[in-house]
Amino acid sequence: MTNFQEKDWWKRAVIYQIYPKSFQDSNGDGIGDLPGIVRRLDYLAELGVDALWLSPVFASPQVDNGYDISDYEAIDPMFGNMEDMRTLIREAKARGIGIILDLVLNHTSDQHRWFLEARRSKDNPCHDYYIWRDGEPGQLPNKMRATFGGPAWTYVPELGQYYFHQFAPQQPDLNWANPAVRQELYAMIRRWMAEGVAGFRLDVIDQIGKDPDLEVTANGPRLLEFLRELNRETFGGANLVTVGEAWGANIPRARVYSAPDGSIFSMVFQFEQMVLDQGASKWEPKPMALPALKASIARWQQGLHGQGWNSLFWNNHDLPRIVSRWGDDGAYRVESAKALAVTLHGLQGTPYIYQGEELGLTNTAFRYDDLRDVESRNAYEELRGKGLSDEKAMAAINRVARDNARTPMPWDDSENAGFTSGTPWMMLNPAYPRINAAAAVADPDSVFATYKRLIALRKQYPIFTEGDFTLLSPDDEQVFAYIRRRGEEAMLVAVNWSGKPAAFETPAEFAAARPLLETQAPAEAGRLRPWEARILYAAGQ
Ligand code: TEU
Ligand code: CA
Repeated sequence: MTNFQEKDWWKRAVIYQIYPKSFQDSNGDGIGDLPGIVRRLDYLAELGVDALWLSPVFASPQVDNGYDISDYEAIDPMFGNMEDMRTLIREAKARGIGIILDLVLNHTSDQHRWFLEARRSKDNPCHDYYIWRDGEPGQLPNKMRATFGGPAWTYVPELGQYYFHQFAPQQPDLNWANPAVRQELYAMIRRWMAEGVAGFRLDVIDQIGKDPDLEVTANGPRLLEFLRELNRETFGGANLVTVGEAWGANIPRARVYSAPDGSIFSMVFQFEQMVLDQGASKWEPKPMALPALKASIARWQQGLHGQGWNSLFWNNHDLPRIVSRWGDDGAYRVESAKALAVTLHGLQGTPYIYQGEELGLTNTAFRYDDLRDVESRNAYEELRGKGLSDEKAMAAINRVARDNARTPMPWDDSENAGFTSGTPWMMLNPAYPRINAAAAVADPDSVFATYKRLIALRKQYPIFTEGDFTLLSPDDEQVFAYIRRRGEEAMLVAVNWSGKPAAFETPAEFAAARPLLETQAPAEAGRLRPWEARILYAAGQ
């Protein structure tokens, strides 16, 4: 049972991310919903997680699956209503689990009342809630591009003006320079706090200080001023967990965002490790070199130790499945999923588990019609426009598409994997008869069992939360090994990141150490089996 009163409880916590549309449908419309989540709380309590981050469940036209919010204070009817949310908060709390809401404060939907008003006339009180520039059709204010393709400016002929949108045209950016916008958002956050949520995840929050005239989005000139004000006016001092998503963070900035004085957020959610295998574009990945990954993780572990707090994750709703990406989703699926889990959960920070990751769920081979994500669909058109065949374009998309993360949760081997009694809004991963929660919970050797054990260890041994970090053999291309230390205690994490046996000598100080977790016991001296992972613990000689 998590004690949400305890100071900095989130440092000892493990957070589970739910993509509500794809978690559990309760009424047969093929779309996951809040009552569905309530139905699965016992599963989550069994796993042992402390809090659930729900991707947005607010009213939305769903152009970007809820990251386009049309009313921050209403639940989208497809997910249920406000009473369902209160039930979820209460039922989760009864199991020691907190609810984290996903706030998208950088932009709204173009169907938000504010934007509908804003585009009526230049002197409407809401006009200045968004970012406008005068212009002629076809003469864009500048050459900024939107993340999902096309220009970042869309023309409104009635006004003779362009509005700015970092994402889809249906996601106009809010004008944070306007104090009225900020006060509206703060008041809304305070009302959610009064509902008893455990905290917030803040979407692309490092973009709110943007200056489109300077062509700057992330880390804009007024960013820190806005972040500190947001904190003071809302969750500052409330002992909630707050997670700032910041693609553009480096270590010095992350220290500011997650400063131990609590002046901005509890922790940062940054992506340096997750773009190491990205080539010229997201759709052209290059092989990931293990030494580069280790170096990056080591820098962040050491750079934030005592000076900030990091999120630990391999997956979220924007990333392909880790076992298909860096593990082996064929013969070593189970072993590699465990190996990746051990590597991550041994680190300092707050671990995140994305729904299905605890089952070792894999990527899916989509056809174009199976894709649901606006980003994937636009990318397909772009790749075809560059002359790629359907087959080549789909191969590029399937490797990294966000849709991989968004297939419905496989609960069991019944029809539609127990996700829905109706027609699922998006195709299931066809592996569900083999990879599903019921099978994993029943199997003491499952990926699920390893995650459960890792969560329990973090609760039992403060060294997971507090220990410092030393990387071993940085140049080794197969083994990822490190030591954590806390006073007299030491912990060794050793993982073979390959499908071949690897040489590995246990450091002498761990000769008499106790294994906390072994994915392929009994251990052999001097080597690790393919994808084998171990954690050893020594309490001081
Ligand atoms: O993502 C931030 C973001 O920058 C991503 O759009 C990223 O560039 C993309 O996923 C790469 O493929 C957040 C949310 O996590 C994402 O789901 C939203 O689409 C986006 O913001 C807009 O709200
Ligand atoms: Ca439903």
